[in-house]
Amino acid sequence: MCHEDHRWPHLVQAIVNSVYRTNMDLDCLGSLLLARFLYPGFRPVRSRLIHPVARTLFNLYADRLDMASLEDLAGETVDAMVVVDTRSAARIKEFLACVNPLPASIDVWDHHPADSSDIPGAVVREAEVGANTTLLAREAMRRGVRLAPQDATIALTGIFADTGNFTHENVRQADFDASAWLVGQGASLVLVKSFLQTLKEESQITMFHELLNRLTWQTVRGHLLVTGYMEMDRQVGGLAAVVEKVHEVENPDATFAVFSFLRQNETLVIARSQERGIDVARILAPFGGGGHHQASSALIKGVTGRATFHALQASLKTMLAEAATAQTLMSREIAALDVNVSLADASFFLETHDRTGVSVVDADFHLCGYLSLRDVAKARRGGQMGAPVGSHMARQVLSGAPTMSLREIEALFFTHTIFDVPIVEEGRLVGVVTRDAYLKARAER
Ligand SMILES: [Mn+2]
Repeated sequence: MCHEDHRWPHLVQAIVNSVYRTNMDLDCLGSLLLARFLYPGFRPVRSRLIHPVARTLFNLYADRLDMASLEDLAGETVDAMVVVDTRSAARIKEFLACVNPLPASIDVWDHHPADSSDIPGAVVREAEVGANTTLLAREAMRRGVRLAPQDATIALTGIFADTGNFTHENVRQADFDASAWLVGQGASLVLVKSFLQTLKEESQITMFHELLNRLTWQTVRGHLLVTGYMEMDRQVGGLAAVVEKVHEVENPDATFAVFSFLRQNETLVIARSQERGIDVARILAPFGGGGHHQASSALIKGVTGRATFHALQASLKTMLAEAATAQTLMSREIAALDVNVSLADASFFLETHDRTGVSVVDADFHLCGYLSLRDVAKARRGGQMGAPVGSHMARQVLSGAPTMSLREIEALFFTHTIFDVPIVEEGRLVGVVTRDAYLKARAER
């Protein structure tokens, strides 16, 4: 089969990020492009599948990417290989099937440290960074590589894509450093933005609107969930991107969309989560789903969509752990003033504790008002500093119940200029959720 005398080093790649198949995404294209500069003479080999989000860029820059196909590999001897964005043999099995024997030199560049590395003889270069492209860009920077603006644009698109526009938790300083360098090499942010458009097809935009109209909001164990059920004749492409967009726009803790393909008697469940406490891969596992914590999907054959939707609803109720509530977030050390304290004493209290306001309670610790520095200033102007706090405080006080969810607490902080939320049970002040406590919980959610 192989021409023993023919030496044609290849740049072989594969990608793992897709939910149920191995194909090339934008980070993969960015990595491949930069690898060409680090490995002169190597040629990128395309996988059989291009991820829908990467198709635009792939078609537009076919010349710069200059990819060989798997068919081109037939009958060739590969004597060196570079693998980007994965280190798992299973992810690149379509290539390995064409490369026999394995080359002696295999370099792997991968930013998925949790993956198992099982490509025999591979030298793995790894770092926990947001985008794999960053790894190669860092090396290119170190070597003083100069890029054409188009190349810088392709690479930068990969970094934006895998870092969720620098908002994912996996983002590191290295991603910013690499991006700064790419901008310096002439990358166009206008073009990057155009390549990142996730809903490319007219049909996806239609589906997006239809799904929005079918959403149901519910709170399950304190988690804010969005579910949607849709029936359609047959499966159409790009549904994952549609669900992703709905999840982004609606911004719940997790989104579950169930698509029933009537003619095929198949059901597709696509789930997205932005909360650590909701592992959608675990929730969809009983349905045969795969994926990871934040993104998962399951294709179920021979079961109606309605039945799947009901089964999913039931399992959400049993599988979700209780979400954080005001009860768990609040501090029980409460600063509060008695309603009968004089305004002069209250003023001294605010000053010495460097506060702009304080809750006011009666003898039974019932929350009855809130006194701010502004109320004190008013009393001072009126020469009433000897009067009790109760005469100048605001009687309309925002407060929450111990069962209040993080989202409800957030809504109070977002819509009012308050520094903490008094938590009241049967009228009594039992705690406060400070802004710091809220922010900490939100950041770790
Ligand atoms: Mn990646």
